[in-house]
Amino acid sequence: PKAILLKDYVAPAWWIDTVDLSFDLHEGETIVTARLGIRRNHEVPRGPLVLDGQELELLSVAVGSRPLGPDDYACTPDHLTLNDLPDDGAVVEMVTRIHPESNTALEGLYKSSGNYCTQCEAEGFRKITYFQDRPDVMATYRVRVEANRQAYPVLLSNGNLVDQGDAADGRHWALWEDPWPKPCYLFALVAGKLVHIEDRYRTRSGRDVALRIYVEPGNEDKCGHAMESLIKSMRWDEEAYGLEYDLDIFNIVAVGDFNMGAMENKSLNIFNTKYILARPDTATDTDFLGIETVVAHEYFHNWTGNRVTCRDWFQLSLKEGLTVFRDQQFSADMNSAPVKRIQDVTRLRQVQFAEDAGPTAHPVRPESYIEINNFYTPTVYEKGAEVLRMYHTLLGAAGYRRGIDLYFARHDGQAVTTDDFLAAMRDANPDRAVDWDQFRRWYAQAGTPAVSGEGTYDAPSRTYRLTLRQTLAPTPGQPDKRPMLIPVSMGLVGPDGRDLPLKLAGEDEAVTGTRVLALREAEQDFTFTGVAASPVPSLFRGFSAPVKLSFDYTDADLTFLMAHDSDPFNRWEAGQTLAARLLLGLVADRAAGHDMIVPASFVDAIGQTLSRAGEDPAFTALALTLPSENYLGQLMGVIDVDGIHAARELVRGTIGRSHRASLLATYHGNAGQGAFSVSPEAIGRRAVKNAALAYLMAAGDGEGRALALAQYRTATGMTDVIAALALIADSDMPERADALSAFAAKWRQEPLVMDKWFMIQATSARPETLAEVRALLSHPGFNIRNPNKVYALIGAFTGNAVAFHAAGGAGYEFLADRVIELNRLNPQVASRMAKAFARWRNYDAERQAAAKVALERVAHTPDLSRDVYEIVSRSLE
Ligand code: B3K
Ligand code: ZN
Repeated sequence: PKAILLKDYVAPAWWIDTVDLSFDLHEGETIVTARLGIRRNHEVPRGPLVLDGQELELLSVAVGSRPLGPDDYACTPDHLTLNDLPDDGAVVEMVTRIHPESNTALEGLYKSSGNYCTQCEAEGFRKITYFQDRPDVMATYRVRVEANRQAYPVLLSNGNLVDQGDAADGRHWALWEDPWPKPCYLFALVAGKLVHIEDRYRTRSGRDVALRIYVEPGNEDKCGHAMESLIKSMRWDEEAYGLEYDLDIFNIVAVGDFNMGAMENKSLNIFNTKYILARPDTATDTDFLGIETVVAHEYFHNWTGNRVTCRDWFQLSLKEGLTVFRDQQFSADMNSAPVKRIQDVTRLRQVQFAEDAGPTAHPVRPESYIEINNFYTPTVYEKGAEVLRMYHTLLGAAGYRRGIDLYFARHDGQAVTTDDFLAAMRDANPDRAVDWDQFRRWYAQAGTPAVSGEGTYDAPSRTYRLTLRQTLAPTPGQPDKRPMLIPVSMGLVGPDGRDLPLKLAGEDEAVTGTRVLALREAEQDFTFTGVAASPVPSLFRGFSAPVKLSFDYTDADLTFLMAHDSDPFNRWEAGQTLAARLLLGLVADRAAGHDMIVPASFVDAIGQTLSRAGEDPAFTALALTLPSENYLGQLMGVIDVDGIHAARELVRGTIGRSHRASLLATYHGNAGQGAFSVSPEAIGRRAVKNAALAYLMAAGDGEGRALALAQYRTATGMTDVIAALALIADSDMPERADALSAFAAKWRQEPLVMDKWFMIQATSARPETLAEVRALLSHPGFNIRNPNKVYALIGAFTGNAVAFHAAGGAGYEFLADRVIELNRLNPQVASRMAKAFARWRNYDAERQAAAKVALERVAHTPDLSRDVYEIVSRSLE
């Protein structure tokens, strides 16, 4: 397979302005007729019209009214090339045959539970008809869908329904027109037996929009939260960004078989059921919050992605980084901003920092790819969102908004680049002294910058000198790096716990509270004057840049920040830094053959946190959570899988035993809060209650077990049921087997609930886990063709540090088998699973040897997809 390079971009030789599609859906085959209105692009040299196509059976081609013979065009497995087209434009008509029933890759037109649906991003449209399948070709679409009326009563596509009627043989048809030019990756079609719920939204300028959510019959009562989330998103985008919806209809369809979370097709979003369906008894708080975020994310794409789209796929973060940042802002506004920030940063560190540190590291704007579907990554999405947040931090809210407004004023209706975005931000803020060329490196350089530093206070001159250094390690293909422009949002905390006024040498006025420093050099000093007493610096408040900080804090400094920092994120961060330091110390003790002894000071600090649980339960739940095993592993040169697990379990048990009384008080004080609600307060109480339960369980005696069992048996909301069941499933309680089978018996008809059941078994640290996961592959509720099932069982297992990386390599062997099996069925899902191997070189020699054998076995699989090939070959490089 051959790499595609950013530097090779050239505009297409032909534009396609109008697309007229007709779908004739029959059992066993679908006939697609496409009429493309083409026009020469006079800005590039004359060339043939080269259309992409895959797995298509070409039945006929015509130009205007003239049918073409086989000598008039060239057809290969990937392309259809037409020469000698008239300079002043033409209509090209093609008829093709496709087979959605046998499409297991879930890309292009396929079937899910008997219903037809599509997924075209990034390059699925070429599996539907021949087309220039690239996002800079934007056209208006007219789509006719015809199918059997009884089997497929609902026929949907993008835009407005303009006509419908009956056809012969019990068939019917619908005609849809989308007035907004769009790239083909935003095309969508749905035909099926679906029911819907409906609501309305009136936009700020008075447009009445019909909102519909389509689901399979029986799920109507699980759509309310998604609909509310949609309405909140529409209002929020008007208020926060001045952006209004632009059609009279907005449809969402939820399908059970979907590779990703959802897809922002113009006015016809298609969702994984996971991000639509929720009822208090079937969905957890995490599910409810995920739905709110993803519904908003897809809706926000209507402007950031659809109205202004990407010139080419290297620009993916133009729409994804920006839209993730927008959904993060939205969720922060709807819930607790600090809690949301802590969750987002935890995820960023867990998955994106890991990606940046491994063989698949790539810049936010990659420069080459073999398979673009491999680049829907935490780097493009989550690190991309951090880049947007840094614009916001450097320019302030008003300056950021000026940049956004200019971006839309310049580029509405266009396919553009991240450079165009940066130019709009720059040009809208001419008075800001930002070195934009240096800032641009956030798009170009891969890897997570490491920032270190120290501070010295000079009492006689009342000055505090802060020294910061940055380094960026080499990543594949990028041996040499240059310093980044790093916004350091910071404050100096005085001995009384309050922020000191901040005045840099040479400045006239002091700033109170927080200010933003620009770290631009490899090493830079910041001298603060008029500092009344020796401060503790609070750095990267709100996590103002995606970097790894190591500052020479004492344990006492960290405990002080935990208690006093005015920035809630950094209060949490100080606790995490302290916990990580302590845990890694224990791991080292164990490796050296010493006893692991948990310092009383740390246990006390946790006790302090617990005593403030009433003030902010949601925050307390996060502050009580120790860094994950996977994150701790990232902090070690060679990951000590068993040592990390042993140390973390020891600390958890110690906390559980030492604070039994306050844990019980926290548990009971936050249980049974009246009518169910997903308000941030109610979610916070459940979170802290279940965090307390987990510690009581870790204490290892009967009390926690009895509580968990009682909660499992009596709780009505899924958050509490699954929290208790997960603890039971991770234990050797005699009730374990019965509890698990009762749950499966109750929920076997609810695939999304069964996903949770698979997941809690796959994430247990018990030594039997791999054997149980193997056995679950043949459970009637499991199906390897369904991506959610794969993610719940196999994906969750690969995130289980002790089980997946168990000595001996059985976990690696298991994963290799599954990747090989999935490679034939669904390359995108196979490749996502294969990414779990990526950091294999960070383990000890024995584990490395086993992982390498497994990776090489995958690499030698016949008919390896481009998706898996790219990941595996980079991992082995
Ligand atoms: N844009 C889609 C992702 C498409 C994935 C293609 N492999 C979802 C989203 O980011 O909103
Ligand atoms: Zn997106």
